[in-house]
Amino acid sequence: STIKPIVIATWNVPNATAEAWKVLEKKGNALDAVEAGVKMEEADINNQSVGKGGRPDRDGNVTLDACIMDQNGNCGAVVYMQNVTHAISVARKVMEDTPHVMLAGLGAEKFAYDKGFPKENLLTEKSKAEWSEWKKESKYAPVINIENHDTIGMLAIDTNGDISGACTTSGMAYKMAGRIGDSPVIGSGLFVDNEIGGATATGQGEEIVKTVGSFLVVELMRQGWSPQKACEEAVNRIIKNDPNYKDIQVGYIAVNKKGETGGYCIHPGFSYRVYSEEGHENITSKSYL
Ligand code: SD4
Repeated sequence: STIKPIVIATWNVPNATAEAWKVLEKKGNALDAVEAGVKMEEADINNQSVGKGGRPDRDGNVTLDACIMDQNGNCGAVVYMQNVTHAISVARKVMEDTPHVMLAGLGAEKFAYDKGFPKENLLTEKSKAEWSEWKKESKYAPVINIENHDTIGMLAIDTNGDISGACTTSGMAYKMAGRIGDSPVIGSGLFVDNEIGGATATGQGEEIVKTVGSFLVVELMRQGWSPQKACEEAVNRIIKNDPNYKDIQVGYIAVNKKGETGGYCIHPGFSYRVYSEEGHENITSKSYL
């Protein structure tokens, strides 16, 4: 069968998908592509859901969650890590340079400094000002705004036909200190099986973790479901479990080994970006509601 190199990412992130495509175009591997791609969003202070510029937790600390998975089923993750912008690259180092899969908090941060990552202040004036405003009422409805979030999950197939994925976020705005979402949890925020395909998620992390969403999408594709149908079923599981599903947003995207893609979410407003030899576009996701 013919190999179709492709990049797919949650949300309309043209800089990120273009950066990943540059790697694939030069016959680079999918792992390098997804890392380079999502780093664009981590560095972009205007994306207030990822990396530097991310919205803080209730205490005013920006804490990052990220994971990465390669074509051999290796994975690495950091959770609740502060003061280092490129959580995805630290996650990759965990995967490649340690016997572990996941490092948390101060341990992850110390490991990052040991590996030469710079210490940076991730809280921008803008995010700080919004947090100060929020604190006046401290009204905490533990829900993800339907449109105002853009965790980046990215999947790529390279010219060898190998698949890798990455997912990185500052998590839910004003979350409790210590809270970890789906994004750094392999199987929930991201899963890749090089024989089948990959999936990644955005939205209310708790719901994604409860249903092990990205693993579910990949396992459904293994059973022959299209990426589209698999994403729909993963959203349906959440809806079945949660009577309050109208208050939350979750979105999945997926790609299979053939380079077919799909995406689905609860509320309208989610989109995903696809880049291939056929061009690049932002696709409005179908939604349950
Ligand atoms: C989380 N899934 O921490 C993430 C949030 C998210 O855009 O997707 N934000 O639950």
